[in-house]
Formats: sequence, C-alpha cells, structure tokens
Amino acid sequence: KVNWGGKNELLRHVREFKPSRDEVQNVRVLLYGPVGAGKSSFVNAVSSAVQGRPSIIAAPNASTDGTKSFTVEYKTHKIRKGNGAHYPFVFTDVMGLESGESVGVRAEDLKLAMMGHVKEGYMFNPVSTLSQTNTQHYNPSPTANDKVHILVCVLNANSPDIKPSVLQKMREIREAARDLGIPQVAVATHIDLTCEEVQRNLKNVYRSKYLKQKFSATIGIPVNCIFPVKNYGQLLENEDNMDTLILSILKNMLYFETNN
Ligand SMILES: Nc1nc2c(ncn2[C@@H]2O[C@H](COP(=O)(O)OP(=O)(O)OP(=O)(O)O)[C@@H](O)[C@H]2O)c(=O)[nH]1
Ligand SMILES: [Mg+2]
Repeated sequence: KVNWGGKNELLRHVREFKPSRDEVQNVRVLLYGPVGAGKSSFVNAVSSAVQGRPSIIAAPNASTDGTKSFTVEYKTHKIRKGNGAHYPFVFTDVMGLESGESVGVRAEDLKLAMMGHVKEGYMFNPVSTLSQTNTQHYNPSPTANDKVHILVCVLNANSPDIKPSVLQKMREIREAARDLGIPQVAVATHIDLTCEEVQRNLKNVYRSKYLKQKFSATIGIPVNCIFPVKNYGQLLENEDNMDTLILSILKNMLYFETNN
C-alpha cells in the first residue's frame, strides 16, 4: 500500500535513515538488469524525489532503442544532503546485461562487485572478468562499505520477454547474492507505457496484477519484492505522486537492509 498523501512523512523517514551496523557508513545499493531497463534513470528518479527537484546524477541513455549498454563503468552515486554531506545510502550503477557471450556486463564481474572487489571507475570488459592482477581496479581487501548491501534487479515492464541468455546471467547473479546473504528486490520501470490504467492515474500502479505476475515467474523474485515505478524523464518539475511512489520504494529497500 502506498500512502499517497504521505510524501512528507516518507521524506522524514528517508532523512532520518541510519545504517543498522556501525561499521557501515553507506548502505550500498547495486542495480543490475538488461540494457536499457532504466537503471541510470532510477538513480536519477530517487535523487530527484529525495531532493524535491529534478536531478540528473547518472547519465541515462538519451535514446530508447539501445542494444548496447550506455553505462560502461562501475560508478557509485551519492545524493547530497546539504553542507557537503550526503545521505547514508549510495547507488552503484553498472553496465547492462546483454544477450549472448562476450557482450554486456559479465555476471562474474557483478559477483565481484557484490563482494566489494571492484573499485570505482572500473570500465567493464565484456570479454574478460576483472582479474586480481589488475591492481588499479581490483580491491583485494574490501571493507563493509565496499560490499553490496541490497541488490536491485531493474527491468523494463514495457519490453518483450527477456532473452534466455540474459535470464541465465540474472540467475547466476541472484544465486550469488543468495549465497552472500544480500537481500534482493526488483524494480519494474516504464509502467507509464505499459498499462492504460496506470497511465491514466499513477495511483493504480499496485492494482496492476499483470505487471507483477509478468516478472515474478521469469525472474524468480517474490511478488511482494517487485516494485513498479515510473522514472523521471523530461520533467521540469517534480510530481507529488511520482515522488511518493519512489520514496516509498526507497523506504522499502532500506527496510530490507535494516532487517537483514
Ligand atoms: N517512459 C519511461 N521511460 C523510461 C523509464 N525509465 C527509463 N526510461 C527511458 O529508457 C531509456 C533507457 O534508460 P537508462 O536509464 O539509460 O537505462 P539503463 O538501464 O541505465 O541502460 P544501460 O546503461 O544502457 O544498460 C532512457 O531513454 C530513459 O529515458 C520509465 O519509467 N518510463
Ligand atoms: Mg545506464
């Protein structure tokens, strides 16, 4: 349930959020998913909702028909809180998963990222996995802050079925997260283009059974951990309902960390 009138309360909750363990200063949220799913746009949507104004901190693809990932490096985005400080949660954006071998981000690299072995600025190489001998980008001794605390699968609700080879990579990533004890959720983007009722009124979003069922079966994430979202696009101003939806997703994600 989304409390559509509760934006201020959600904002207060997000502002007061503190990681559950003392050794963690930043809860690290890692986004992964097929190319063009809306990973970078989701980072911007969260940043915009938290800051109350449109904010672009991760470069999204300006074109919607990308088959090659627009994001190519391992990049962590922080959201400014004022006075030089930032919120104690960060979003790590990565290259998208592509269909086939030696294209897109490698599942192995995402496993290394989850364990905290990948350093900022690493340019993903679809042909080979980050090696321990790459001292510039391999972090041999990750701290609690380098490790991933929440894994978010980002999917485009408006795209055709995900290709089997991409599903296989997603499965590997999910299983690695399970073994590492990292909680997992999914975000279904582009809901504005998927369902007429949602397009008419965003408040109908959680009524759309189709959206949830479409994904739960294929990606193996329980329905109650799939959040439908509309990312900010070309908007010049924030919209209350979008902010409320995104803030409620953020609150739920952070809840998974606290209760893990
Ligand atoms: N209508 C609509 N468009 C969206 C939504 N989310 C993302 N987009 C558009 O989809 C395109 C791809 O978005 P990105 O955020 O670049 O996707 P990505 O997953 O980061 O893509 P790669 O980095 O290439 O893997 C962009 O043109 C976005 O404007 C959404 O919820 N609704
Ligand atoms: Mg991207």
